[in-house]
Amino acid sequence: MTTTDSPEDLLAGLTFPPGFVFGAATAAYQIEGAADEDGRGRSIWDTYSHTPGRTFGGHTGDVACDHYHRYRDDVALMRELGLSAYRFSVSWPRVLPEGAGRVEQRGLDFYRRLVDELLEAGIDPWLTLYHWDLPQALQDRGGWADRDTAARFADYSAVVVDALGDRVRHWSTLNEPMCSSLIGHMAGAHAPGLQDPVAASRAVHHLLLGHGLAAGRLRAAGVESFGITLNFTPMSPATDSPADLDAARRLDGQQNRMFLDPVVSGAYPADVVDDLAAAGAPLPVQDGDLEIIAAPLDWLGVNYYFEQTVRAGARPADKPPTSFIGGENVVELDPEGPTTTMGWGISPRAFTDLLLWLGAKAPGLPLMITENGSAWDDVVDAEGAVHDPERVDFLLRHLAAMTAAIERGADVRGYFAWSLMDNFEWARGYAQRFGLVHVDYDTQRRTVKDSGRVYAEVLRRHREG
Ligand code: IFM
Repeated sequence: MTTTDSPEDLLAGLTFPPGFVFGAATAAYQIEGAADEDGRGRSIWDTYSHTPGRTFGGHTGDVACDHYHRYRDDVALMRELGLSAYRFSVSWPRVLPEGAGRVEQRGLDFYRRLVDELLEAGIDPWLTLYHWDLPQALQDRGGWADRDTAARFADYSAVVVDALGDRVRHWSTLNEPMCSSLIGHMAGAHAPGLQDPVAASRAVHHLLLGHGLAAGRLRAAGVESFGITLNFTPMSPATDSPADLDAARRLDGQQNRMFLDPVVSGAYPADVVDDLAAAGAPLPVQDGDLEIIAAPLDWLGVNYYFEQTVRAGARPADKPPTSFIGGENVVELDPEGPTTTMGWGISPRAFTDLLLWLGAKAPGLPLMITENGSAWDDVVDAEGAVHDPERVDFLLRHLAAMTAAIERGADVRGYFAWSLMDNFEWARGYAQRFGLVHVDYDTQRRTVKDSGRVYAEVLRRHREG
């Protein structure tokens, strides 16, 4: 593979193990809309996005892709693309409007209809219980900084598995707890919008505790395919100086190892424990917690987008607040080379390295790529087509990087593109388009992009051997 390979060359070079799962992913608040329908309660993202100045252009998920009403058409699109699996999340406040106690049957019924539609189309549902939309009622009682929220999450998971366990085989607890804890409580750039290191470190631990407690409830209900999704950003030092090496160690610790190690090995990394304690924000671990958090997994969900180079030094005043506890003394360098519209660099090589590193950290644990994708300025042209050559290139090169890791021994079992369709990109609103399918937010018209067609071709070739 060279940097000048054409899409056809890249496509021709791709082969995947038999039974490899191919899907696309979305999340409830990013696509559903119908924010006030069928008894749905408010989530922290309703509050955050409705707070002036928080999101790009004041965008909210009130309508989003209107998937709540259009799910049948969206499943038909997935079928057209040839997906064998679909990863989606359940909105906690749709099911338990107050976060705990009263169950809203209409919310559960929506997910039952969606799952039935998927099964009817021959598409395997992969359900995530928490993709960042905590019920506001629980935030009002302390949110993830409060230990009780972990127990409430376990109760919620029991409600959902009771309703859908007969038809959904693949279950995941959390999506990217790094984001819901550190970005939400340290940088304040996601809901609930706090800038409080103590709350951030408490949220880290309580999210992971909630994962472990929910594992017990799901296993008790008979779930046999169970995982968690973590987002990994490989961190490299700008130089070999001790200060830069230490900066990379600290950010790698909080971004990657702080979430991976307790889940797969039952212990927080000692250096991270020390860093957080030194920053006055210790992890609030109680006896027995780590055994709960290390509940056995059937697979690890891996989200990968970009790598990061860092150096030691005071963070420039024009940079947004750091997501890392003590991160005020670390500078994240701008990527070299082209970037996506998110400003993220592009590094398929780091994807291969990450998968090999994970294989070594958690031997024997199958990996599922639960998200990978890129945002670009897509437009529907006069012929009604969306030409997105950068996304096509990104997609094919990352698939090739993944197969390179598989050839070198990484046990990767599936790949979910982020995202099925353009959607609400959190604080960046609708300005960032990640979809394989373009969404016109004025008309809700869906248009399959060139990348969607290329992905469908990858899947067709894989299916037909
Ligand atoms: O849109 C998000 C998704 O919700 C979580 N992972 C990263 C994506 C792109 O930023």
